[in-house]
Amino acid sequence: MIDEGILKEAKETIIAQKKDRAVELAEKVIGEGLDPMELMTSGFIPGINEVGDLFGRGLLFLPELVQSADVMKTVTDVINASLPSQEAAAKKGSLVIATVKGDVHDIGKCIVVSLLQANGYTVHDLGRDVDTDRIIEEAVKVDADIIGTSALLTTTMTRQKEIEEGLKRAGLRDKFKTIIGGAPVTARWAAKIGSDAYAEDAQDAVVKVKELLGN
Ligand code: B1M
Repeated sequence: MIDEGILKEAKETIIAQKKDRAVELAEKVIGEGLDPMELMTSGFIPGINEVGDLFGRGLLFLPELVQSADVMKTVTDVINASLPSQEAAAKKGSLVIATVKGDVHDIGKCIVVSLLQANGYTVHDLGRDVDTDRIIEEAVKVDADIIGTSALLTTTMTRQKEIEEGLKRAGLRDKFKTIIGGAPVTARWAAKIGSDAYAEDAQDAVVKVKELLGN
């Protein structure tokens, strides 16, 4: 268990944009053999959520949001790099994952990708702002088992529906399982558009992928 004071300070580093201290905390937790995902889930993520909340209420502005996101992105990279890689065991299944077209939010998607890789899945990460057709084409090209998409904006969630429709149109719907996520996305939305699974967070994504692939 990580000390409550460390978790509180981690949250604060995101809100107050203290990049050096945020990296120090991440490295300290990793160096002490503690769980960096706990630091992420109970420290840094609450911090960026509070920033989002303040931004949404007009109490904080875009330049600050951008700086907090930069700190968040940096510590995400530090933590992701510390997660065990199980490339050798990567026979459990493969995914193509992207943040949908029109959406540049990729911090959560990168956490999902790292955790899936750490659990032995092969992930083809197409990045962010990725066109629907390209997501489908890449899935066909690499013969993926699952197509996963992340959407953080209410205006870009519709791209996840577009993927379901594109797959159907191409006669490919039965070839792939689909999983969706992102802050405004819900299980209800997944059911509505016909996605095979919804994951609330990165840990849940691993659970749902396991279920989809039966392993
Ligand atoms: Co933006 N943004 N943003 N933003 N941003 C939100 C999403 C917003 C809710 C903030 C707010 O107003 N309260 C709001 C959306 C409102 C809406 O749609 N109703 C918003 C807005 C408005 C905008 C802009 C339009 C602002 C502007 O320019 N005026 C703009 C849009 C740009 C675009 O995409 N076209 C914009 C820009 C940005 C930054 C670039 C500054 C930055 C992103 C940087 C980056 O990602 N590289 C940013 C950030 C950081 C946020 C908030 C504050 C935090 C997002 C985040 O990283 N969360 C966000 C507020 C919020 O969500 N609370 C906000 C932490 C991350 C770990 O969580 O991404 O949810 P999350 O991922 C989780 C789960 O959702 C899940 O697992 C992850 C790990 O636990 N998950 C999956 C995610 N993907 C998954 C996929 C899966 C499974 C699970 O399977 C495939």
